[in-house]
Amino acid sequence: MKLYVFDHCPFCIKAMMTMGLKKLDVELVYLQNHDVEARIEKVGANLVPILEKSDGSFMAESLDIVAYLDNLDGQPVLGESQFGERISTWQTAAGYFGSRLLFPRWMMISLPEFACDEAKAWFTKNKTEMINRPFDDAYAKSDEYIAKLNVELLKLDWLVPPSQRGNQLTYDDINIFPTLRNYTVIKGIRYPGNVRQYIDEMAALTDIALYDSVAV
Ligand SMILES: N[C@@H](CCC(=O)N[C@@H](CS)C(=O)NCC(=O)O)C(=O)O
Repeated sequence: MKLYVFDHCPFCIKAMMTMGLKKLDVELVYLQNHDVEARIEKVGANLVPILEKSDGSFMAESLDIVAYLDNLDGQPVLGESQFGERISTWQTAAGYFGSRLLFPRWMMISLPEFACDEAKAWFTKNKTEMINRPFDDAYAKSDEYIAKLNVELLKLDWLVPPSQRGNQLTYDDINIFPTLRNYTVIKGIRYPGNVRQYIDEMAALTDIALYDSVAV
């Protein structure tokens, strides 16, 4: 099987977490960000992740891929979501600052989906329109956005590190960890103790690399 992804895509990380957790033999293929045709020809839509199954058929939608991979061996391990609404409300509030902090930074570090200039230009054009300001401007406002994001992170005091619940993961973990993992690329973020522990334990359990070492 192959999984077509972008490294910075939180939806892709959901599928990659399941691969890592279940130690599945799936080849990761990083598509170039501007190569829309490579997505459309597989699933008829411009989005990743895309799973190419062993029979050559394609599957889209991150949570469908997560469920498919988790059930492959007939022994699914992921528990049901309990805090779906709480997580999506938090993500909406944090996302305003998160996107303005993350988008310029994806252009400042080395990522496989931005290996060529065309891919970087495509991302810069689309996301600049999305946040309605040039990346340089957004980056220059980092201190202000980081202060706001730090306040949002304090609201995650309910988040329990997996080691305190027998390392049993749920769809809540699949939904929130990718966002927190991406924030590790932002230098100056202050994680409350439980959140940092949560991120580190989740990364180890799912074999997902964090961005701390390249944070800007
Ligand atoms: N509902 C989809 C959403 C996936 C999605 O929005 N992926 C984004 C990347 S984060 C994408 O491929 N966007 C197309 C583009 O960047 O050109 C899922 O859960 O898999």
